[in-house]
Amino acid sequence: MAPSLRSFFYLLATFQAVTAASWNATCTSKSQRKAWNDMTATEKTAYIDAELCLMARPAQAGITGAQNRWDELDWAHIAQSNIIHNVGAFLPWHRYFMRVHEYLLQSECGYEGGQPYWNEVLDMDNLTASVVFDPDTGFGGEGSDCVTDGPFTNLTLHMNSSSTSADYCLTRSFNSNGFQTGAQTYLDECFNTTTYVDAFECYQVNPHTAGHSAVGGTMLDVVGSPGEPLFFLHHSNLDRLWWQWQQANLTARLTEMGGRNVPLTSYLEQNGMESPSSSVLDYDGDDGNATTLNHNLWMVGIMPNATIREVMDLGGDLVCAEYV
Ligand SMILES: [Cu+2]
Repeated sequence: MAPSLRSFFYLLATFQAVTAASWNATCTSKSQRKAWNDMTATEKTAYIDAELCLMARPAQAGITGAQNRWDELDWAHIAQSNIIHNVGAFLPWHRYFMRVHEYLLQSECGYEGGQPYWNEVLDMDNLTASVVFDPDTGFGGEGSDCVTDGPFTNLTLHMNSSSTSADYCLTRSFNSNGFQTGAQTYLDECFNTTTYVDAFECYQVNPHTAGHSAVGGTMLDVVGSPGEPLFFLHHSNLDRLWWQWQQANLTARLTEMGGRNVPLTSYLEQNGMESPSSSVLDYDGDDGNATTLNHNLWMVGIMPNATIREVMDLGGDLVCAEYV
C-alpha cells in the first residue's frame, strides 16, 4: 500500500472511538487472551455478542459482494489463500489476522476483552463435550446443512472462493480422529524444532490441521474457513503455540523468519488453488522465493497492511497482546 494511503487508514482509525485498544500507538495495555474454558459466563457472552455485532455491521472496505464486516474478514483470507498457506508467512499472516479481528471487536463492537483461544489439547479425549460447542455458553454444535443450535444457528455466509454473492449456511461435522494431531505429543514435536522453517511446517501440518478437521464443515474449507467463528479461537491457539516456541529462545526468535513465498505445487493442486501470479509476488516485499521480515501482510483494506517484522513480537505495538 502506498504510504499516503496507509496514513489515510491510520488517520481513519484514530478517529474511531477506541476503548480497549489503539492502533499503531504505543502498546501500554496488552489484550488479555484467555482460553475459552477459563472465561466467565459474562466474558463469554460479551465475546459472542461482539461477534454477532461484526456480522451485523455494514461492510466498509469496498469489497464486492461483502455485506458486513464478517464477510470482509472472510474475504481477506479467501482472496489470498494461495499466498498465506504452506509458506513462511503462514504464521505471521494469521497472527495479524487474529489481531485485526480482535481490534474490530474492540473498536467497533465495544468488546473489552482479548481474543479468546481454544485450548484444544484439553479436549483430545472428548471432542464433542468441549465447552466451545455449548449451545448456551459457547458456539453451538453440529449441523450438516446449517448449524442448528447456539448463537450461530442458521448463520448465513456470502463469500467463497468462486463467488462474492453466494448464500450458504455455516456447517459443522465433528471428527474426533482428525483432531488427534493436536495431541500433546504432536505439540511437543513442534515445540522441539530448532528453526522457524521446521516449526511452521510442523505447526501447520499437525495442530493446525487438527482443529480444522475436528470441527469439519465450513471449518474444513481451507479457503473460506474464517466464516466459522471458531476459526478465530483455533488460530489464536495456534498463534499461542508459535509464541511459546518463540519464547523458548526469544532473543533469536523475535527476528527468525524463513520459508518459501510460493506454496509447493503439490499443496496448490491438493487444494485446487492457482499458483500466485507475479502481480502479487512482485509486491510481497521480498526479493525472491524466501520469506523475510520485510514481507507484506495484506488486509484488503479492512485495516492497514503490515510487515512480518511488525507482528513478530506478540506484545509489540501492533499486536499488543498476551496469552494468559
Ligand atoms: Cu488460513
